Formats: sequence, structure tokens, C-alpha cells
Amino acid sequence: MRILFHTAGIDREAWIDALQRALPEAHIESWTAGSVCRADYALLWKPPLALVEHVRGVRAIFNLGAGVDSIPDFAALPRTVALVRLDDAGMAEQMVEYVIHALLRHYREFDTYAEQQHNGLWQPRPRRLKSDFVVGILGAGVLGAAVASAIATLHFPVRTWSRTSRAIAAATSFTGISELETFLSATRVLVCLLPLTRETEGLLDRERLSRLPRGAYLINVARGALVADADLLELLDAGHLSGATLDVFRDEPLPREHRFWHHPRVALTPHVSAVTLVEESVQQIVEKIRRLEAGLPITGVVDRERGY
Ligand code: NDP
Ligand code: OXD
Repeated sequence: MRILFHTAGIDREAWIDALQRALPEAHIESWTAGSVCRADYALLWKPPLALVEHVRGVRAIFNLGAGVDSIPDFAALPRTVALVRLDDAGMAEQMVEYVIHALLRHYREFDTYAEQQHNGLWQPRPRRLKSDFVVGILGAGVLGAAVASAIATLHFPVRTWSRTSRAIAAATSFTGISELETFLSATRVLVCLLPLTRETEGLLDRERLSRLPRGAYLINVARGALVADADLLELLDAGHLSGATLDVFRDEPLPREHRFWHHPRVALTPHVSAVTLVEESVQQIVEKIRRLEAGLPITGVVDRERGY
């Protein structure tokens, strides 16, 4: 079996080592421009378009992340090539940690207390009611469902929004564009866990963000291009939104001159809310390769029409 492996340079040695241990019979190769592709499977993260065109003959492409927007022009791949995303593989636990941290930091006003400490102030603030902090999660898939369930155990009211109805215990499900406005209108903390597709790009623009109640808070851990940056900044400046925790950006690394860097109501991290874990991911991919080799179905195959 031949496997073509390409990441944008990240952890290359660790990946190759884990792959070779899990699939000792495999010949693992790298891409060189102009070479002939003889691979059966390709494992890719952020490949150049020329590489995607190079692997049109493989049986499956495994995306080394959950979001397949990392694969340019995947819709043009032949139908014989299955495009497979990572299902969780250790990311859900990290995402739960990150979102709960951001939610509690906001709800318990830790930034205000940090400022008070800085100014030598001993000033307890009135207790806030969880019932006033409805958490709305855009996306109820692998990660959105895990985050919704975890937040519900802390007794926050939770609602999710997805394309199709999703039954998650203790969360109310909203579906489709027709229910988006109602979903947003009572959401106090909005968590974005949608894939980036033709339909979701720019979804959170001025109009949609304005539907959130005054003082609402945004946590974006999905993709930067889901949000219109200028509209978000305008609503933060106007005080309609009380703040935002952002892990993802339209351009990464976030350009030095971007206003998010120094905005007093923005907390940001460099796309680390849920990183791809090498051992867990290799184990999942190898199991799927073995199933494909045995003619068995696998989970995580991307629907080209939906784009995720
Ligand atoms: P899934 O594909 O499992 O879930 C996607 C969810 O979004 C589903 O509930 C789906 O609805 C919903 N959805 C998609 N399109 C629409 C639409 N047009 N309208 C309404 N709902 C829609 O993805 P994951 O949960 O695994 O991951 C979500 C995203 O998180 C990834 O695509 C990636 O971009 C991002 N991510 C970010 C990371 C980071 O470190 N910052 C790490 C990992 C992922 P339905 O259930 O009906 O299909
Ligand atoms: C992913 C990511 O999509 O790391 O997995 O952003």
C-alpha cells in the first residue's frame, strides 16, 4: 500500500513515525511537483491546489483536521475519491475545555476582577443568573454536540442551530435559516462551531449579529470567514456586543495591524482551541483505511454538495 503524506510542514516526523508504526506494510511518500502519483491514499493538511490535482487517482483523501475548507477546490475531485474528515480524534475534549473557559470567564466576570486587582479594588459584583445566559451553539455536529452537552451539565440553558434537527439532551434544537432569527434573538452567548461552506461564509454579519440581545458575547472557534470582521468591530465599539473570544481568523496568522489585536473587548488565541492530535488521528485514519481495504463503510466521508 502506498500513502502520500503532506502537511504544511507541521509535526512531519511525528506523523510519519506514527503512521509507519500503525501501518508497517505501507510505503509512505511525499509529493514532489511533476512526479507521477502512485499512492492508494493521501493524508493532507492545507495542500496546494497542484497537489490536490496530483491525487485525483487515490481511493481516499484523509483531511488531517475536521474542517475540509483546508483542501482547495475539493468539489472538483472525481467521485471515485472519498474525502474524509477527522471525527473528533481528541478534538471534542479540547473544544469543550476552551469554550467552557471562555463562557465562565465571561459569565463570572473574571476580566473585570483582573482589572479590579490591577487597581487594588475589593469590589464584589452582584451574582448573575444562569437562566439569563442562554448559550446558543451554531453547529450541532461532532464538536457542537459535545460542547452543548458539556455546557448543559453546568445548568446553562442551551440551544443549538443546525441544518437538520439534532436531538441533544437538555438542548433545544433550531434548524435552518427560517429559525435563525428566533435562535439568535434569545442567545446571550453565541458559540460558533459551523464548517466554512458556500452557505456559511459571512453568515455572522451586521444584520445577524444585531439580532443578538444587547450585551451578548461571541465565541468563534470554527473559522474566521464565518464572521464579517468590520461588522463585529462596529457592534463591539457600539456596545451592542459586550465582547468576543476569537480563536480563528479570516487571515492566519492574524495580521499585526488588525484591530482585533488590541481591542479592549476581544480575547484572542492563535487557532489552538482544538488541535489535531497525531496518535489519535493516525489511529482513526488507519482503522478507516483497514475498513476500506476490507470493503466496509466508514464514517466522516464529506458530502460534496453540502461542503462538509
Ligand atoms: P460537523 O460536520 O460534525 O458539524 C457541522 C455542524 O454544522 C452540523 O450540525 C451541521 O448541521 C451544521 N451546519 C453546516 N452547515 C450548516 C448550515 N448551512 N446551516 C445550519 N447548520 C449547518 O463538524 P465538527 O463539529 O466536527 O466541526 C465544526 C467545525 O469546527 C469544522 O468544520 C472546523 O471548521 C472547526 N474546527 C475548528 C478547530 C479549531 O481549532 N479552531 C478544530 C476543529 C474544528 P447538520 O447536523 O444538520 O448536518
Ligand atoms: C480543524 C482545525 O479543522 O484544526 O481540525 O481547525
